[in-house]
Amino acid sequence: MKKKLVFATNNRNKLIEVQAMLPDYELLCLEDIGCTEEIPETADTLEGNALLKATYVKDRFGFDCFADDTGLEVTSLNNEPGVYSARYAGEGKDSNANMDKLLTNLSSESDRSARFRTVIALISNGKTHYFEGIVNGEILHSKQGNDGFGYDPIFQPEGFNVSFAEMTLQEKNKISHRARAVNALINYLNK
Ligand code: ITT
Repeated sequence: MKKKLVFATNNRNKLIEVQAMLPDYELLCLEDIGCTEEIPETADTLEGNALLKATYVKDRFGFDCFADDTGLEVTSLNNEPGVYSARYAGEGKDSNANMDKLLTNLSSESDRSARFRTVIALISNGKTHYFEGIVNGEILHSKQGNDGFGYDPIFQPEGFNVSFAEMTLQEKNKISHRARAVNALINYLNK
């Protein structure tokens, strides 16, 4: 029988993507284990939030579990919005408002370097492990492209002349922060 492992997400696409890379495990999402409540993400670091989500599942449902959290870290803004990326312009989690606020705050800065960082916390056999994925790049002066989500239209990854929102999902997934963190997790689990 395959070992069961929970991925603390309700995003089925994320689940399918990661499941395909982990044939020896049966991955379950939050809905699969009957976890319908919103898990609080109140920590002030990506590591802290990922651990909060994984611990919540382990404590209440008893499953080994992993969870992720992602932030956009802008060098000249002291790595903001970082862990507050989703709510940068307010509780509405409005991507356009978040991008507008970032562009305004960067308008007088010459250093536009930034990075997306994903942290995964895994609780397995009573131990916690962290995995990280980073993609470096810069913040464009205006929004470009219609694909992707979040800050994709204003983020241009290093070595490319297009924003994340101008790439196909397959192109983005080859180099993205999330893909890199997931690959690190998979290497560990497949060891
Ligand atoms: P879940 O916790 O339910 O998965 P979330 O919106 O909090 O959803 P993340 O922790 O993955 O999602 O990311 C936090 C925010 O960072 C997200 O709302 C986006 O604004 C931004 N973000 C994350 N990954 C991104 C990506 O690949 N491209 C652009 N923006 C991204």
